[in-house]
Amino acid sequence: MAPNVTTLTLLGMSETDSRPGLPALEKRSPPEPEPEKLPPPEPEPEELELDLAPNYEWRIVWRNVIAFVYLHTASLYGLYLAITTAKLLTVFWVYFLGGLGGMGVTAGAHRLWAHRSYKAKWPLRLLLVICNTIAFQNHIYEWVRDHRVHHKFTDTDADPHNSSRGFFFSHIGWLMVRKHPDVSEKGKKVDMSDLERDPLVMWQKRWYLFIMPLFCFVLPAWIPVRVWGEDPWVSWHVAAIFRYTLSLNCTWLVNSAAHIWGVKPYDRNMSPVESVPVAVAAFGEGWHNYHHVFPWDYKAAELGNYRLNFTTAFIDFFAWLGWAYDLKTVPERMALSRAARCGDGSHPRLQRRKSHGAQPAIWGWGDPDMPADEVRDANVARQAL
Ligand code: ST9
Ligand code: ZN
Ligand code: ZN
Repeated sequence: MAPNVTTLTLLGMSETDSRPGLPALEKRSPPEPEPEKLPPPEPEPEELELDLAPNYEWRIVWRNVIAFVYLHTASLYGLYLAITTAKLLTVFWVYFLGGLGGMGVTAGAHRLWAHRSYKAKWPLRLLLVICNTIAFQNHIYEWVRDHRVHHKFTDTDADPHNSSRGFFFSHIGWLMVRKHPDVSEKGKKVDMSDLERDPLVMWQKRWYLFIMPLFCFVLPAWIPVRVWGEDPWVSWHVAAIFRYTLSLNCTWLVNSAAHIWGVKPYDRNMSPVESVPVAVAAFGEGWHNYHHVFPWDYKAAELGNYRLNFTTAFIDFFAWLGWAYDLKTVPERMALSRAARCGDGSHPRLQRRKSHGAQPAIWGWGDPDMPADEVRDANVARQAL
């Protein structure tokens, strides 16, 4: 990708140069100075490269544009067939596969591999690799690399779906153009060694071009035809294309809507927001302000229930089974303290305190409400030995 970088080369004084205090050469009047009295030759001109306008040119990837146009038009037709023609079992199949693929992204690529918010034994990792392949959102390694860069460099040019470039770009547009050079430049500094050590992730990466079409399109369309006699045309448009396109859009809403519209209870200085509609659409991934502040929390939210966080219920179920372990969560006090210091005031607990006239204040050293990081980081001079 060739960035459209304006480069200025500033040369040293030229023959027509006329800096104050120096005679302009063409205006020199005779007599010609003695050759030996000529001013010493100019030093080697120094080249200064000034990066004045680091804007980059969009290079459209037409293959992706055509694919997305097909997916969206064919999936509208698929929705029509789902309502008018498809068998009820096929509709259930869409829900079931959508849920499986969703878990492969949320519980798998996102909370397990990208954020390491919990650990999983190999049977769960294998299940999540298969579910993730059903979802076809690139292989786990690429997904995680982009997502870690997104968290480290949110809303800069290094963020693959930089939401400061608008809804369309952060939703789908970023997949239709070549990436900004900063994405790979900064992305190279992100550690991926943990994924490289996971044989299941590397196996999926290696065979992705074969297993992805099988798990995302062929089997989802073929099973309804083979098992309950669905019409192949209906099955393709409903179970493969409509299901896939819907799940893509639900996922993309996390990058677009959940970076644009909503409240910021935990940090008002960043773009991610808390979004109930996105939490519903993306199995609990809409609590995005919280998630960007505490990306290592396996719940990806402060919620104490599963109502709008199906992924947490899924992980807890496998923890109960013994396949998921080391589940990391943020203590309530830490979340509240962060909300009190950096939030926009919309945190329900803080609002309740305000309405009772009590600000989140502390009386001094030793107050149990004192934030843990203040206790840890405070300077304590001349400590007793
Ligand atoms: C899709 C992904 O939809 C969606 C991700 C959404 C994430 C949301 C997260 C929110 C939380 C979770 C919510 C889940 C909700 C689930 C609900 C479910 C119901 N670092 O990429 P290339 C380097 S995918 C370091 O080709 P181009 C690297 O060397 C949809 N380096 O860039 C790389 O080479 P290699 C289906 C990086 O050429 C090289 O650059 N898939 C990084 O600019 C070239 O990389 C598609 O549509 C980095 N981050 O092309 C395919 N990135 O890989 C779309 C790159 O060999 N992709 N490098 O190491 C493409 O066609 C292309 O990537 C492109 C850019 C055209 C977009
Ligand atoms: Zn985000
Ligand atoms: Zn994340």
